[in-house]
Amino acid sequence: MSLSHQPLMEQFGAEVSGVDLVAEISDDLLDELVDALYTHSVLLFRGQHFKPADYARLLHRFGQPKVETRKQFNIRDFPVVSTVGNIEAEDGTPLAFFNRNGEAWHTDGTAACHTNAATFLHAVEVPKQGGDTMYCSTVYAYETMPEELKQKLDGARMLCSFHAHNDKIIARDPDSHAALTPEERAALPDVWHDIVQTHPVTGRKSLYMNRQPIGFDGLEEKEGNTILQQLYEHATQPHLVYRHRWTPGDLIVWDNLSSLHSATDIGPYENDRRLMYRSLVYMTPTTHPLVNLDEINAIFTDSEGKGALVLP
Ligand SMILES: O=C(O)CCC(=O)C(=O)O
Ligand SMILES: [Fe+2]
Repeated sequence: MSLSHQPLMEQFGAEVSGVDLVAEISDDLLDELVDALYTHSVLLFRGQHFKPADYARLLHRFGQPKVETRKQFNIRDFPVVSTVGNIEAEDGTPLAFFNRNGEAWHTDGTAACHTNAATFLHAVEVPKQGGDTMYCSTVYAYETMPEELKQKLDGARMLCSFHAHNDKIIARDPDSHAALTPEERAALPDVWHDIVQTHPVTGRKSLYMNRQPIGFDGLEEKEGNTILQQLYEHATQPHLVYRHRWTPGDLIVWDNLSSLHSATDIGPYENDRRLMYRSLVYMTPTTHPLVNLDEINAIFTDSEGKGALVLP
């Protein structure tokens, strides 16, 4: 079988049609999907109406899913499926992780001890306006970078901290989610990553960037931060961006080693409902050793091993 797809952008992205990912998928189809993901970096599928069980099954086909650290938003019985959005229970308890300041270009998982992560984002409820997600290619960004900058970044590393990012979100919006316990914090140590990565499958070079590295190796701190800022601007020029307007049933899967993404302004839908299922899956091979993910996942799974969130 050969997948049918249409490009989303000239540089990257494909809309794949004619597949049902809610049903069990064959090994051949999985191989084609993984190949398409690495070729195009961002894949869009429409008309996939997942229950959490179907979603979890699909994730496990691709690799090892991560149990999200904001664990009150991990769905009961399927803790590898987390929620993003703004829906609330009747008493006002948030039923999805809502990052009110989530508008910044980023790569998911840079603060974890693994690379080669794919994110799965699925629209369950979509507001009448807004809630779009934007994407661009970090392979294209690398390829179109000045040669001397490529040389400067050769071997340069950044020290990424999950807490630098997460603590800031909590400080800005203390009700957004619970602060991590000391044990949970310790499970997420800071980690060094090369700023230029060579994809373990495609062999293509790309930019792997973090918004607030807490250190650099091979670059002075000021220079490193200035270069990263320039690279974000270079990668996210408006004509290089795909902006997705969601419809319920859409699934977008993206390769974090070769793309950046950003949420958009929440203003247009503050009084409306948005609910997405969101998961991160570590695929093999990886350019960084896959260590102790089982242990990390156990720490972020509730005491019964079941996930916390019950959706109405
Ligand atoms: O909510 C969105 O549009 C994107 C959120 C995001 O960054 C993610 O799911 O990783
Ligand atoms: Fe993200």
